[in-house]
Amino acid sequence: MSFDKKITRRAFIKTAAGGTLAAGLAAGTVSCGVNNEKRAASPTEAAADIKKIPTQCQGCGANRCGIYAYVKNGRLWKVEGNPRTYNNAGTVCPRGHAYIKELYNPDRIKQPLKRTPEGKYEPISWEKAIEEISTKLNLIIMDNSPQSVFWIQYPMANIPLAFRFMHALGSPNTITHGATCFTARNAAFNATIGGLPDNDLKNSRYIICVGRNPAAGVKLQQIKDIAEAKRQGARLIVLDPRHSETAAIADEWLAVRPASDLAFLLAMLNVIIEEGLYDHQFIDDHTIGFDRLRDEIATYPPEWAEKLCDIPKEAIYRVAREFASYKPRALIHRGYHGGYGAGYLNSFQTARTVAILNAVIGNYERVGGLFLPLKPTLGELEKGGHPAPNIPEVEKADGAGVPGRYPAASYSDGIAHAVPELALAGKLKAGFVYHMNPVRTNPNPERVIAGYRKLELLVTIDCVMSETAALSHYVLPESFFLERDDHVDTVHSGKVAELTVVQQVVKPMYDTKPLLDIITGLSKGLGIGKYFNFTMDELNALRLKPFGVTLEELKKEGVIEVGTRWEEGFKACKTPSGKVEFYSEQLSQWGLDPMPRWQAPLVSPDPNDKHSFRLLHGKQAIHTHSMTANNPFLMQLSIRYDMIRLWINRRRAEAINLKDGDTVLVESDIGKGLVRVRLTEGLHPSAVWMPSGYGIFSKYLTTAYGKGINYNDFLNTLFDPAVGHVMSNEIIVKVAKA
Ligand SMILES: Nc1nc2c(c(=O)[nH]1)N[C@H]1C(S)=C(S)[C@@H](COP(=O)(O)OP(=O)(O)OC[C@H]3O[C@@H](n4cnc5c(=O)[nH]c(N)nc54)[C@H](O)[C@@H]3O)O[C@H]1N2
Ligand SMILES: Nc1nc2c(c(=O)[nH]1)N[C@H]1C(S)=C(S)[C@@H](COP(=O)(O)OP(=O)(O)OC[C@H]3O[C@@H](n4cnc5c(=O)[nH]c(N)nc54)[C@H](O)[C@@H]3O)O[C@H]1N2
Ligand SMILES: [Mo]
Repeated sequence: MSFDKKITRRAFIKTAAGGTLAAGLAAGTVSCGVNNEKRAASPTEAAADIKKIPTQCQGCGANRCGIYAYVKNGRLWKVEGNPRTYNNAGTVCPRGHAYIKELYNPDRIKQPLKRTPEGKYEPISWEKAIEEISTKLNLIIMDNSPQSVFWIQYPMANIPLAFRFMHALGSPNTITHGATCFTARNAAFNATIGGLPDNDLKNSRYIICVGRNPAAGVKLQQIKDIAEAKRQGARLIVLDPRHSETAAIADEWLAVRPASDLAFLLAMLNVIIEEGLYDHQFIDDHTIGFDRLRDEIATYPPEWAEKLCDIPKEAIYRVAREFASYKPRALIHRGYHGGYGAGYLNSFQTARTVAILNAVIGNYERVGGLFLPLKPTLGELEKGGHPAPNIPEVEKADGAGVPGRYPAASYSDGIAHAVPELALAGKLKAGFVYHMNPVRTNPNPERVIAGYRKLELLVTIDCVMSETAALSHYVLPESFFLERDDHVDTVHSGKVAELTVVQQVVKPMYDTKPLLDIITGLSKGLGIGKYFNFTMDELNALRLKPFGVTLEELKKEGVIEVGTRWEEGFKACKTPSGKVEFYSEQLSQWGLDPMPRWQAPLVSPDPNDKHSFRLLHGKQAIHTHSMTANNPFLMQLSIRYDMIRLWINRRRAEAINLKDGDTVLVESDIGKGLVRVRLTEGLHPSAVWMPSGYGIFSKYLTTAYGKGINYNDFLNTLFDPAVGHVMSNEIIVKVAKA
């Protein structure tokens, strides 16, 4: 299947944003709810005091784009992209425009809450809540150990506060959502080049996306760069079982069988090596293990792969040769979640092969290839005389980074969905959930609920009553991002390194606090107050010190570039050998395959059962994970464009008497649910695909409640043996007319 479409900018934006109305939102700026352009300004508005304050968008935790927030007559009016930021350069996505309205969402939590024995929530003062939580936590630590306590959160810029807090208590158990998202990819790039590279999409001539869909798994800079590369004549190849929003703008869509990209990629490597199309100099100078790789890869020709991945051998030969012919200005996107982030038993091997394919054409640290992003090193609290707690010398309860358990797992991300299991086993007794909603975003909700319920103390810090908050003993409301001064952040880095900051735009509307105030309060009651003897301004000033930038300057500009820019040229990398490792001694020592090797998926649909499918999922451009479905503007788009549907291959659907729009019963071995179908030619026949932003079941989220279902309802509690990730696409479901 190949498309040779000329793509206009207009058409591009339309697809990228996921719909016509969404395109309007992405292309320009919209004011909140009212069309100000078409209405004559009232005398009060004309005289209005308008403030334009730079800050950072938090409509998804991932990109944290630079924005200007406009405040008019004391109310938030609209946002615009900060044109100077590397990540978004003047643009804001639909979520960014709409999410600001959460400030005024009546579902917000307005004061701290405590759960009653009947399961209701009653207001409690901050002082009382902090006192009760500290007292309870002290007892739990005395009765058990500090290691029975955990902290789990979205990996935001303020995560060092959580580390400090847990380490001061004596617990190593700080965890992020990584195992549900990207840890297979990270582990593979770490093993191969000692870090996670970025993509120089803009200057590339040949771009392959393997299950990476930046047009809906939005990263604005990447979409802009792909559009620019295409204007310059670059070719874009998309491997995806689904005709994704990025496939829609590609030169070629390869509808790979889910879970079998590894076969395609191994065969590409086979062709490049057998035909001598690799970069001989780069391999000689900067890599180890090439001869062993050559022997290993000889067994994977395209003739072998085509039967597994459903892509004809001719296409594999052609893509491999084209990819190598553009070296070093060709790349396979480093990926994110969908293709091999945490999806399959073979995700780690798939990501390893992606990392190695980029290396054999010598594209690391080259224009148009992959490069290790610049990351500014922030100043440290210790330099300002603030003591640091020691890192506890005990293993993490989840086994992350522990040989014999999950050796390739990231120590700092941990394994999110191990928390409920450890709670059920009595190993974790108390925990804090910050800016994360594991009860909705982790697999197997029944099990997650049972685990979190078993905890003797659960405290959730959120702005709304998420599914997780609605299970907690205490719910502490954080001020909304537009209401608080927060951390200096280094997320905007790539070929340039930038500092950004979250700052207060409007005064807090309710009795809420920023995270540092909450932790500082708790630390006093827990006898670790000496580790939190600073304010956010003091912390930020120290972090900025090495750059000669003041907090005032940063708050004025919103973004400041620091250090020198990226330059071409591979030096050394942070693997044990200092070279790119085709063969990894470290992996071998851990008992894992030292070289990529074909590995079948964990489960496969039954080819003789007309109702059996693999369940896939993915992002829509207008929603973030579980956190935007309750936004009335975004949910309205979902409804208007009929986006809450399960995609199914038309031929397969007709074989079981389904028509477009029919309601089906979807059933796996752990869950079932009803959803309407969307019949399409744009999906591999072996799979069904579900948008991942729905299925909210917290009754406190009044807009989202009860709309749609979610893939986690069907996903068993699984742990990849090497990395411990969720294997989120190893789900077989039966689909039948309801
Ligand atoms: N709008 C929006 N944007 C976001 C986010 C968000 O929540 N909403 N979150 C951010 C975050 S945290 C993430 S992780 C990224 C996710 O960014 P991506 O990983 O790009 O997005 P996904 O939608 O998870 O998956 C992309 C594609 O993978 C395909 N896929 C599934 N299985 C396979 C397979 O076996 N092989 C191949 N080749 N493809 C497969 C799916 O069909 C889907 O089209 O998005 C980021 N940006
Ligand atoms: N249902 C579902 N599950 C998923 C995914 C999905 O798309 N849908 N995607 C997978 C992927 S790729 C990822 S990365 C993970 C993400 O998993 P999570 O990190 O759990 O994702 P979110 O749904 O974004 O949860 C963020 C929570 O933070 C809250 N929040 C928002 N702003 C603030 C704030 O300023 N302060 C505080 N304290 N809280 C705030 C939101 O209300 C929400 O409850 O989920 C994985 N699992
Ligand atoms: Mo993610």
